[in-house]
Amino acid sequence: MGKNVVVLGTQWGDEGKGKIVDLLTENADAVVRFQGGHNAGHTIVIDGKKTALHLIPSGVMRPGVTCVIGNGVVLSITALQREMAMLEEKGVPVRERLRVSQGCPLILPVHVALDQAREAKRGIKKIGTTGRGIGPAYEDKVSRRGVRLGDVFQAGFKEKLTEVLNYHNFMLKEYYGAETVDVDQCIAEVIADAKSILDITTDTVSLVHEIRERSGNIMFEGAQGSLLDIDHGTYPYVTSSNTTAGGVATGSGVGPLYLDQIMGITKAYTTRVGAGPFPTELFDDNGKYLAEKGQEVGTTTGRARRCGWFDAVLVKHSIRINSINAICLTKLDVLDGLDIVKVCVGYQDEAGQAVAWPASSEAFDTVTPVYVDLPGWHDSTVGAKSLADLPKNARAYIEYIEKAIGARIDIVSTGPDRVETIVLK
Ligand code: 2SA
Ligand code: MG
Repeated sequence: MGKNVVVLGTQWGDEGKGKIVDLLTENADAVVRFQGGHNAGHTIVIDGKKTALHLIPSGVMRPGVTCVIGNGVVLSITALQREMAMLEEKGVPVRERLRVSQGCPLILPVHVALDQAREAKRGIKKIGTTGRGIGPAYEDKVSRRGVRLGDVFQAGFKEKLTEVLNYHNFMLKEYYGAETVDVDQCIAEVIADAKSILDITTDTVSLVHEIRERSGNIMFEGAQGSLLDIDHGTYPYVTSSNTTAGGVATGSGVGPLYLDQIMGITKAYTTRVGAGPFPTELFDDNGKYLAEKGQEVGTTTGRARRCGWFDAVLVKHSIRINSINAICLTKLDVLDGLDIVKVCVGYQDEAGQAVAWPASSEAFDTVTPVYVDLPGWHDSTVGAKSLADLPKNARAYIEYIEKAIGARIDIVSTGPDRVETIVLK
C-alpha cells in the first residue's frame, strides 16, 4: 500500500512547510491542500530560484505529481488564476497537474470587503488577518448560505448568489459604513472565472481515493500552524479553519485511518504574524537578530513577523492534538552566531506558580515563560548535510529540544534549498 503523510506546522505558521513538502514529494503521487485559502505563503527554493505559492499545493513543481485543492479550502478563483499564470510563465504545466474540488466554498469580493471592514472596526483589537476574505468565506460555509464551486453551473445559482451578495451588502453599508459590491458585476465575474477552471474542477474525493487505491503515496499539505486552528488555537487570534490533523479528514474526504504519518514542521525558534498571545516573544536585539537572519516577513502580505525563543510547551501541545509521529526541525541556521539560546520549558504566573495550558488568549497574556539557557554556537550550520557537520552546541540544542518536547526529531533543515537537509532516521 502507499503511504499517506500529513505535513503541518506545529507553531503559528511559517515553519517552512513548503520546502519540506516539496522535498518529500519526490516520492508522492499526489499533494492535497485541505484547509485555508490564499492566505498561506509557502516558499520553495529550487536551484536557488524562489517560488512563492499561496493556494496551489507545493508539489506543483514536480512532474508526475497530481496536486489537489480539496473541499476544505476556501477558493478565490481570481487568486488561483493569478497563481496559475505565474507558474505557467515559469513553464510549469499547471493545468495538467492541478485539480480543484467542486466542493470548495468560494471567496467572493464581499468576503474581502467584510474582512477588511471588520478589522478596521476592531481597531487596536484587530486580529491581524491577511485581509483575503478567509474568515467571512468560512462563516458563510458554516451558516449554510455559502456558494461552492460546483454550484456555479447549477439551476438557481444566480438567485442564490444574489441573495448572499444582498445580505452582505446590507451589512457592509448599514453596519460598517463601507462600500458595497456590485451584484451584477460579481455574478458575471464568478461565472466567467468558474468557466476558466471548469476543465480542472472535479470530484476530488473520488480522485484522491483512486490514487490511494492504486497504492499511490499521498501528501496532505497543511497551511498556517496548529496554534492558529479555529478550535485549538489562541482563539480569537486564529484563522477560521482546522489547521490541525483532524482537518485532513474533513477537508479532503480521506478518513483518519488512511493516514500513516503526521509530520510536524517545527521552527528552531518561534514566530507569529498578526496579533495574539506569544509568551516567548522578544522585543530586544535577539528578536531583531532572528527576524533579520530568518528573513521573517510574511510571504503573502509582506508583514514583519514577530520573533521569539523556542517554546517547548506549545510544541508539546501540538504534538498531542495532531498525533504527530515525526518531526522536522527547520531554520536551525538562523540561530548561528548567538552566545546563548533559550528554550521555554514551562509557563508561570506572577507569583511564580507553574501554569498549565492557558484556557484563553487573556490567560495566555498573563503567563511568563520559564527558560533554560543553552550555550550557542558561532560556526555556521548552513547547508549541513549530516549531524556530524553541526557544531557541538547545535547538536546539544537539538537533543535538548527533543527532551523538552518529548519526541524524536527526524529531519533537520539547514537552509531553504532541497539539498540543505539532514535526515536523522
Ligand atoms: P486570516 O487571514 O483570517 O487567515 O488571518 C487570521 C490569522 O491567521 C494568521 N495567518 C497566518 N499566519 C502565518 N502565515 C500565514 N501565511 C502568510 C505567510 C501570511 C502573511 O506565510 O507569511 O504573508 O502575512 C498566515 N495566514 C493567516 C494571520 O496572521 C492572523 O493572525
Ligand atoms: Mg508561510
